[in-house]
Amino acid sequence: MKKIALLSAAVTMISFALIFIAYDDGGDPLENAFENKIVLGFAQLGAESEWRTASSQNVMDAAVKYGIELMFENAQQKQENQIKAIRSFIAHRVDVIAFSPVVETGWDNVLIEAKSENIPVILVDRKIQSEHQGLYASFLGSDFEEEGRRAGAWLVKKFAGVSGGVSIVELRGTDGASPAHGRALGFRQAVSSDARFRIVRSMSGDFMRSKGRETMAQILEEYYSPEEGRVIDVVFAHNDDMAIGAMEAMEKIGVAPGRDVVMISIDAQRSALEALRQGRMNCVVECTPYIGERLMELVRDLAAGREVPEAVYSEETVFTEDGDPGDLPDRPY
Ligand code: GZL
Repeated sequence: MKKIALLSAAVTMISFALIFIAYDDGGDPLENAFENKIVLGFAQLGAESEWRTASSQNVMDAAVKYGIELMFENAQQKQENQIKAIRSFIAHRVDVIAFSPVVETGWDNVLIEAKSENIPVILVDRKIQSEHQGLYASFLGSDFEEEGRRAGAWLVKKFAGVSGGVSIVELRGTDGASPAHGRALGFRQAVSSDARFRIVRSMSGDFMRSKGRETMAQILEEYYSPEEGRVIDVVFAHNDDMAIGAMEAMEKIGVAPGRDVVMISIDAQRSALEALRQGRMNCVVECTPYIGERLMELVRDLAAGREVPEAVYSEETVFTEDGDPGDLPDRPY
């Protein structure tokens, strides 16, 4: 009898140990071991840039670290696919829904549906515009207008004391997307008080390297003519991938980005920081994709019924030609 009692005690101890091991994902084992896994539905907008793929990977890695079950859908840049994914998360009765809205408008109906099912929603990376209040619990991401202001402020400093007009080409992100809207607004706020600065062309490259190259080639063909006195002094690109594409288009016709044309971009992914080291880029405003862990903390709070902040903004910086190349971070994306 004694042996059986000892054996059953040992089995109980081992089974508890196995529960801890199964749930030991770096989070609070006690909290994980005794709760059902939280299920997060994430509708990613696409894979348009290296920034975006880094953002997706960061969300996936964070879900594993926090022991959160992740249903992940990639909408390939289509709003209707994101809406379909959110509806499937509602049908699956996930605990929390998160998504990066590809554009700012058109979300009311599906978010009202999520609200009526009491499923909290987190906006990740990008914002929405709506007449309705209370369609989402929190926004987690960057201050795009501030990013635009930082780009413009650096440009004003760069041309301090320089007389004559400054012709600027703007490569916009996806039209209707909050980062494109905010960066354009912030940049104009920073430069509009100085009459020297003129945006002579503004076209969308959809945050994509290929479209940045095509759009810049088109602008160079239509506008750029040193013989006739039409030059481009500055390119302000809403993201690095479009800036890199624009550099390729300029170099194809013998124009040196970073020297003949001042290059300003936003994201600070590896390709842009490398261009800064090479003197092909002059100013890179950081926009971090690394918000996965903060997202999982918000998800945990919402799943537990705790209050969350209405907005959580990332801490970001600016890298410029004036800095020490040795100080530039080594980016895995
Ligand atoms: C910004 C993000 C933008 C990046 C681009 O938070 O939404 O989308 O700046 C990406 O690289 O395509």
